[in-house]
Amino acid sequence: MTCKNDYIIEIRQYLRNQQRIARSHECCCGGGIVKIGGPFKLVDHDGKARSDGDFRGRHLLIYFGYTYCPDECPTALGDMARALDALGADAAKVQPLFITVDPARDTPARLKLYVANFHPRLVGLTGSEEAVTSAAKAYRGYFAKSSTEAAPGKYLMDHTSIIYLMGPDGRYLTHFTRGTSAETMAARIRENLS
Ligand SMILES: [Cu+2]
Repeated sequence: MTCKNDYIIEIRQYLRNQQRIARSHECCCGGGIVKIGGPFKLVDHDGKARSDGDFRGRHLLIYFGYTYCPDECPTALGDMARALDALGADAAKVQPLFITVDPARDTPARLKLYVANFHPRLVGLTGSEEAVTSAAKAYRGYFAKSSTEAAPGKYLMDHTSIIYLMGPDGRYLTHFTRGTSAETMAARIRENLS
């Protein structure tokens, strides 16, 4: 009897939590409720000022990283590109963005060359240290310059490796972590396109 009641209470709590998440478009990672996403004011790989508002009406696939990254970023961006290819015509509804966390080295020109390696529609974004920090904070992203510098200007960045899917209204829908295959990513993106 007690067991059954406990179970029902648990289910009710679970459903309430799910409804709350659905209403707020927030993420429930780690048990707490955290708002993901927010405004940003950056510069694209052509040197043009771009804000989050410029991308309304399209789904966004966003990844924070840096062009000198030895493995994490190329892997994630490659997966993103393959997922877009797997979406076929539906990929047109999704704008992929790569936001640098290393604006000191990632100039628009450098980003332009870099993003072209992955996908023709991938847009690279950079900006001032403050603008980039503020964008990463909005997405609950963490990044920091690694303490060891091999030579002046030669350093690695530690950073969160998460691919965010945002809705056409700028709200968080879901995210993908390392190990999500391009096929799974494409399937989950497609579920969210409507
Ligand atoms: Cu990286």
